[in-house]
Amino acid sequence: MVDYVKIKIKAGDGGSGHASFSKLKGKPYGSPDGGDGGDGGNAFIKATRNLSTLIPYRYKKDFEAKDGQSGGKSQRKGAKGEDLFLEVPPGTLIKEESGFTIVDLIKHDQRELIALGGKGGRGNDHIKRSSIPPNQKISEFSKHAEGGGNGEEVTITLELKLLANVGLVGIPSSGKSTLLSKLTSAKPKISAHPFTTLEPNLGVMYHKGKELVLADIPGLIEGASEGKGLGDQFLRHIERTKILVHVVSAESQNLFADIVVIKKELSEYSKKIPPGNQSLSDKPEVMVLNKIDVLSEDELKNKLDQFKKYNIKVIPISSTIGDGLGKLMDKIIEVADKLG
Ligand SMILES: Nc1nc2c(ncn2[C@@H]2O[C@H](COP(=O)(O)OP(=O)(O)OP(=O)(O)O)[C@@H](O)[C@H]2O)c(=O)[nH]1
Ligand SMILES: [Mg+2]
Repeated sequence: MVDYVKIKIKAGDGGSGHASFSKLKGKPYGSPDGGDGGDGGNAFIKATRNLSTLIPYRYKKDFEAKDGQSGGKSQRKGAKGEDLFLEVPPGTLIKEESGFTIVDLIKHDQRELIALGGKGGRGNDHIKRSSIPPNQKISEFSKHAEGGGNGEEVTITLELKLLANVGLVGIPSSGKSTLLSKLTSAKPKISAHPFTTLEPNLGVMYHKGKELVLADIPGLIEGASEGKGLGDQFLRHIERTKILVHVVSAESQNLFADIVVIKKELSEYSKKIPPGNQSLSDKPEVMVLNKIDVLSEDELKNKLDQFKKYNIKVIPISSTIGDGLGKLMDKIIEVADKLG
């Protein structure tokens, strides 16, 4: 998934004004009648729900709005250059090269002017006689028309943050993608190897008349917030989720160490989030013990007792067999409802 691209956008230049004179019998010059140049096209970025990735910007990175056309004889005004509309998925942040956020395009059809087209140059018809320097002849001065202004040129980055309601987090191979595939119709890659998920997967969960978007991100390891493993780039995808589902594997030799790793990475990453945004650690979390099918009844009881001891509420599930998934969905909806 392309979730970060740098592109260059140039608005159209203004068309040149025209210098011409109406013909008057017996006179070298009639009155000036050159038309104005058209304004250059503006460049906008617009969110559309028809897109869900930034893939259209993977190869093409330079974009230009159309230039305005030159003015013509007999006061003919040049046509305005066509505006450019670049489309991005909702949830795209547009940033300046400095990192400053220009706008956050959240809603379908929301648009932002990114680069202003150059003004069309005035034709000699519009260059006022009063502005003629006293030592210049009218005929000489009027021969001139203005050139068009340059269109603005900007380099920006587009950064896509998924707009998911629920984020699945956990160490590699805990079964996040398997769980996503069971709760939604998403078909993420699943395998016993860690780091199977390389890019976030999205799916929609329908339950009790509700609809929630779930995001499964690559597994996190110690140091992920600093860029280890698949790095912190994916943590930003869950910045906007309302709820986290923390998936731990019953196969793990050290379950609680796994939990601590994830909690620590969420909290470390949160220090990088600008003030005013909710920290990942403060999001309501639903803890899930996955792969209970590999446990005997006694082992399961023993694990659940440990959760109790640490005062952690947990929902035991098996993504493979389907145990506990109904309860988990109920819980997710309950938490979502509470948040309103
Ligand atoms: N026995 C059992 N195996 C499971 C269960 N859920 C997932 N697995 C297996 O665990 C392995 C890892 O599953 P994934 O869903 O790819 O795990 P992940 O957390 O998405 O892994 P990464 O993308 O690498 O972070 C696969 O071999 C799955 O078949 C479960 O409930 N029971
Ligand atoms: Mg996965």
